[in-house]
Amino acid sequence: MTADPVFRNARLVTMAGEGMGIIERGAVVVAGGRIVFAGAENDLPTGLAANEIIDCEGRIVTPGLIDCHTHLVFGGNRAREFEMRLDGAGYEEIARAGGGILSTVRATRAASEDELVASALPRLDALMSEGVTTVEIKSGYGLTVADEAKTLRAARRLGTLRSVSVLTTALGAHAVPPEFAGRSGDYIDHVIAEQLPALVAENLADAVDAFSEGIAFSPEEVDRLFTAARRMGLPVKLHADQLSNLHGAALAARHGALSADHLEYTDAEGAAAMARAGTVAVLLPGAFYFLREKQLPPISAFRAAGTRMALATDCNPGSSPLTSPLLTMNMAATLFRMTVRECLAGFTREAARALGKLGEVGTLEAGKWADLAIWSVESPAELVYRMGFNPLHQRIRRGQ
Ligand code: DI6
Ligand code: FE
Repeated sequence: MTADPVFRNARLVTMAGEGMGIIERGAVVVAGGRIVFAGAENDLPTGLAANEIIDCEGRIVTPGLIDCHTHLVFGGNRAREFEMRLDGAGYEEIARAGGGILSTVRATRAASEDELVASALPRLDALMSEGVTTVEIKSGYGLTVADEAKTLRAARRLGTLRSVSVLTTALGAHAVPPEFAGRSGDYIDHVIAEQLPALVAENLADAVDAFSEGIAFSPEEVDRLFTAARRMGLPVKLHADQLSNLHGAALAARHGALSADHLEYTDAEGAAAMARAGTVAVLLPGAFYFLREKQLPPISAFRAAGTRMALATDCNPGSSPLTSPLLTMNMAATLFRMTVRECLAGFTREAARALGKLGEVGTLEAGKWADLAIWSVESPAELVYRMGFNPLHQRIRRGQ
């Protein structure tokens, strides 16, 4: 372990409070991997002689980015399906014909844990190269006890192979597997009775997720799953209202979910229910873009209700083969008209909140992990404005 650093001459974008918390000539002091001071250089505590001083040369320093919704671990890819969609096939049509998620299920089941790790690493590296220090990774392409466990073991291993914090989510209720075709209710029973207990026993799941949709699970099935998950002490989150309004946002809120995600078809009542429950709206402009959706998520209803908004890549092979948080922010601004402040909060403070980790990461404040991204830009807006350009200067995790 090298000496605890002090970052000086930085333009801090602390994201503390409600805005961006900008401190023009700022410094961050680290001890034991945690922030012990983040503020104006003039207020630096004295007696820091033993620390290594790092001159940021006026660069922007933000919290390390947090990608709070990914399906990073999967077998194969869906480039062929992409071509089929270019020839006119629809996403739901392909799914109903046994392609879509189920084709990735076949490839994921055929892959070994080592192969899953090897294929996910370049995607993880791409996220990290743009400043990501925390990533959530879902299962959901295995759909058997063994294959869901294999996926989440691969996800946990990624967090030991790279300097990044990995949070895992059990998404067994992502699609009805072929063994249960036409029996989605029986499959939910299986997830509750077999999958989740096995994953919990191996400490493989930090949360439980489900896909509530016509091509996936009904609100009643999700309700049953969430009731069971919460009894096991697991927080829940939901893929809700992505392709139609099944009132998933309100359902998630009723269960005190950490987040409800996608939300294109959510109505004002759903937005208000989420705000009251403290359920974060995780918006996924990559999937909106890639599926050429027309229905915009109700951003103004979220603003009016005070619903917290996070952003994520949703990195997955079918609806969002995206590994760039910077491009995701640009899409959120361009497609959803989210402000620079909302975009940055979406990948920092609000993403931390969506993972239940706001006490640990997501802002530059004393007591939190020293996870930072140092950018060669002059203003926060530049991080949202450019497309396909990566100005990351340095990524720091836990002070290193
Ligand atoms: N919604 C999505 O957009 C992804 N999963 C989900 O529930 C898509 C997953 C896939 O097409 O492989
Ligand atoms: Fe997703």
